[in-house]
Amino acid sequence: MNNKADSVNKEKIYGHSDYKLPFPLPSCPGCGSPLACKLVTEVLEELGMIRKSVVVIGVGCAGMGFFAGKIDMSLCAHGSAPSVAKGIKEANYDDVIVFTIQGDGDCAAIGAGYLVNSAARGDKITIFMLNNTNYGTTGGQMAPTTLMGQVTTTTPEGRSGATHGYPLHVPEMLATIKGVAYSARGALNSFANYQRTKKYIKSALQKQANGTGLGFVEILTTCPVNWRMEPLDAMRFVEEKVIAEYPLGEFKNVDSHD
Ligand SMILES: Cc1ncc(C[n+]2csc(CCOP(=O)(O)OP(=O)(O)O)c2C)c(N)n1
Ligand code: SF4
Repeated sequence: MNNKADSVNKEKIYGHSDYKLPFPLPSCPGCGSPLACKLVTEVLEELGMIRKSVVVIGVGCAGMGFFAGKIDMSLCAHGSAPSVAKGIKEANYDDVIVFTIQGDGDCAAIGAGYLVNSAARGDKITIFMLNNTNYGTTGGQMAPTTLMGQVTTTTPEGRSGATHGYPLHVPEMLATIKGVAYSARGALNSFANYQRTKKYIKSALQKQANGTGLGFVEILTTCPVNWRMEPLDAMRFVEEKVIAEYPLGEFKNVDSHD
């Protein structure tokens, strides 16, 4: 492919956002989290929602992509993002789009109670959980989402079911809760998956705009530094190992709770 055609293609795939600031992010090279934040930003722009959106950023690497964004934001105590988002939503009635960006540890371990009760209440917010199968920020400890046999700093011999328990499938679990209107899992390891995930993000945000209930999207991301891999190998690891444990797709998509 010639250079001109190549750059036209890249433009189509990745686009340019008016809401991303051109300064370097604090993330490690090859980290998947900023890509997820960029994709959410892209969707908000396409839906015309970005100027009335507030992002609630959990504790960890996951939300760092938004630090370079021109979007209203709130930080919060570890795990509490769904409750803080609910508070912002209530205070602004229906005029605001509120969503969280959380790591898998923040959302499904430390914040599991907040998450489940937000789902049970049917909070009209959107939750994006970035699953990189570990606690990235603090050096790569085991999270509930760590794969069987995966080596982390707290599972040096690999995760074993008998000792450490089994991987948690969050969107499947949330799909069983009545207050949840939408639940899906996407990945960013290929163009096709990127586009599919974009649709999931759109659908989850639309449930909030329609006032239906909680929208949840898990996004599989890479953490090359803690996985001790080159960025491209990390992408292959998602394709071959992570998706094998965490299948992609929609698990719930309803327009009412009846
Ligand atoms: C109550 C509390 N416990 C633990 C910590 C330390 N801590 C900060 S970030 C983090 C891990 C976050 O991991 P995850 O949510 O998976 O996000 P990632 O960094 O991988 O994106 C932990 C344990 C903290 N700040 N507060
Ligand atoms: S530690 Fe992992 S999740 Fe955190 S910025 Fe680095 S690559 Fe990304």
